[in-house]
Amino acid sequence: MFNGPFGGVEIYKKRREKLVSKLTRQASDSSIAILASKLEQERNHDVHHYYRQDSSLYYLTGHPEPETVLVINPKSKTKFILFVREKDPLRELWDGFRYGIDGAEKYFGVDKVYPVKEFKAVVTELLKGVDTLFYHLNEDVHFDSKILNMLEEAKNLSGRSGRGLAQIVDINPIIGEMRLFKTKEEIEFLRKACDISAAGHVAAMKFLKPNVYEYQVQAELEAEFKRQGSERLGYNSIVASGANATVLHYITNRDQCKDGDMLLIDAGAEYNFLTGDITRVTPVGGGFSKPQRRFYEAVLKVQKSCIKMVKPGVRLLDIHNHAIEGLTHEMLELGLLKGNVKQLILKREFFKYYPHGTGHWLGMDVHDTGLYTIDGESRKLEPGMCFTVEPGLYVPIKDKNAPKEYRGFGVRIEDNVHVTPKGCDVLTSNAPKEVEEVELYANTGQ
Ligand SMILES: [Mn+2]
Repeated sequence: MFNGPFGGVEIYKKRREKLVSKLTRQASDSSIAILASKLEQERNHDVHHYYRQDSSLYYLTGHPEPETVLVINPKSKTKFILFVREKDPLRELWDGFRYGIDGAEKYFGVDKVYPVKEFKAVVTELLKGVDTLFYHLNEDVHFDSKILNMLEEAKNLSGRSGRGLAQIVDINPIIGEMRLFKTKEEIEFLRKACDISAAGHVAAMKFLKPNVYEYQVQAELEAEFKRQGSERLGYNSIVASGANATVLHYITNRDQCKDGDMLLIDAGAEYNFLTGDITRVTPVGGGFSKPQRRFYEAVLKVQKSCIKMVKPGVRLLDIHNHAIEGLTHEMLELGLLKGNVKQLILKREFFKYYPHGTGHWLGMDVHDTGLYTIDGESRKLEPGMCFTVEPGLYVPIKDKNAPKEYRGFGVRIEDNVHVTPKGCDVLTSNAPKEVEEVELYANTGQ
């Protein structure tokens, strides 16, 4: 179990080398990059919270522990330096295994490992004469001020030169762009995360029956995630029955599922730090009522039509606009709005029932890194990008203008897609969304 990074050290080595080539392209002079995880485990009195490594640090090292810092010195022979916690038998007795210095040297393929307590001394020395520091400010104020002090000290150590402090260039967008384009290996991990996520949704559909509590459905869903090999959730599960589904970030999951209501679940499992993000809606008690079915199919139609658009060259904004147009049309059909589609879009009337975006990048973080616009323009899709397609319709329960039969309805249908050279691959197609399929699971529990 404690034998180095998941998937093998080569994956991480390749990523580090790729980052170095990006950094040297961006700063021709002397530069250093610093990436730190949280320096202390967050503690709430005596409760020790589960630690998840910072996504970008994990991406580049595979090292899972807190208080880890990666320093990249592109022009040196010791290009990759890792600072880690030392082994400590007493702390390990309480808190668990640590790789320590030897373990980090043995398994993580870097050029040099130091105890994290030597970070300041070692890196201040390295910062002498450096013109550019690649670092993301504002992750941790204490660490930020440490870095700023080190820059000042390094400058003073270099003697009078008349030069200012090294410039700080945000490293996040640079790594963000790398993470946006998934390699074959990453796609396989993400596919597995999506398969597990779909299995959890199916388990929840089967379990759902009138009068169970939302958190009980959540237990089934998340138990299936773990049974299938997911260590943790990609984000807090939304399990929202009835009008709770109109609350976009409902996570209390405390109500009882009533016969004849619908249940919206937005949940995803993580697999090797990549996460699925699926939303499905299931009728409580087996079948959709007539208005429910009509409403659900309106969203489904738009969602499928959005997925059909996905291919290189199309912009995320085009897909969003397509969703808005389709949903506005459906709002007219359902009697939620009156008028004509063009005018309603122009006046943003649709926003009343469709107040969110149609998708976001997906990867190590559920809302993954990567730029959405380039030079102010929505960027074009390229092979290797992964994102969500998730149109929805939400009718507030107290909306007197809406037809009575739809009040309190919230339907969102969300899949995850991988852009391929010719179109896209739907990674979450194992999660049923056709009315007949969903009803079959919900009816028979099988
Ligand atoms: Mn999403």
